[in-house]
Amino acid sequence: MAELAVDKHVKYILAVEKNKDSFESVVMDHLRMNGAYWGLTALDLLGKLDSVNVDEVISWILKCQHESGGFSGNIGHDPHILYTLSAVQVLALFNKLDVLDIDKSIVSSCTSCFAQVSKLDITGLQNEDGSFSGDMWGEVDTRFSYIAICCLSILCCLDKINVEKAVSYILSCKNLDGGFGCTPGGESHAGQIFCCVGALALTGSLHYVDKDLLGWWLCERQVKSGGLNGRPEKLPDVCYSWWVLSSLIMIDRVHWIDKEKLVKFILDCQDVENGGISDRPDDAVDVYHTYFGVAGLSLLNYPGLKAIDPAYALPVDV
Ligand code: GRG
Repeated sequence: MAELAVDKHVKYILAVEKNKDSFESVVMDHLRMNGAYWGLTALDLLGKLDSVNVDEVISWILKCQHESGGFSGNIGHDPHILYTLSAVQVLALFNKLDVLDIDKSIVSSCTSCFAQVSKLDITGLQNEDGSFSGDMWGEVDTRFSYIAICCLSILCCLDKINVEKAVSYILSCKNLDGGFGCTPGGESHAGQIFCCVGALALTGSLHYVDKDLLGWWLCERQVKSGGLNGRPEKLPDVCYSWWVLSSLIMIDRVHWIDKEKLVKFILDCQDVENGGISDRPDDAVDVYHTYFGVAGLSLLNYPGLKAIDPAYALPVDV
């Protein structure tokens, strides 16, 4: 079996960031905050976070913060809860969450260490039924429930939202097959399952999940090649090594898949010459799949990688 090409992947991630005119950088311009989270967390798992200039990253992140408190995907773009979580996660990676307190004029009533939480505008995005909108335009999705809960949990401010209603909304998105969708009645999808199970784990509500039923649906995602797909009859994709595996770990059913075959599938998706990991063997690599490939290997206890937390999607030591 091939080995993880650690040095090549580190080089690849750093090069994507440096080469701002590359196709990948240009098409990712509006979601650079997500890219920063994927690339930097991958570097940390690989033990190479010290290859980046922390001050540069933090100063750029702060330039992406808006008056509402939320963060945008890059300077000059609109704020969204998706990028707000990535910003908070990157600040957490560098142990710099305290910068959220600097030079802010509105002091919230939060008495914990991170007083600016209300400025992140997350609490204001909770709707009457407990769901969350992603931004001022109102789209609702269980991704946003997870993001709100994860962000507030990192900032020790879960008490700023109605957790009971948030949990009850997530449970209203549970399907007969044991999985979860974007909104009530939405098709079960591994990405949404991660969000719902993660949010339930972070709020101490996993007892609402039928673990055997959901575990069955999730382990059925493994196909012949060893890779995992996101729903029935779909192609395998390295990113589901994160969405499916983290969910299986949270519900304690990870022993229901063939871990060795999955490790081999992820390693087969590497570009061993130029670094990076793709969705499937021989496809073009990108930072998203590189991160979720490395994160999946970390969940599989691949030697030499830092351990990652399946609910927070951050290295355990963070
Ligand atoms: C901090 C890890 C972390 C996540 C933040 C944004 C988010 C919360 C979660 C996204 C969950 C999600 C919906 C993941 C799925 C992404 C994906 C590969 C979608 C592709 O969907 P299709 O329909 O692909 O194009 P399939 O594989 O179904 O054919």
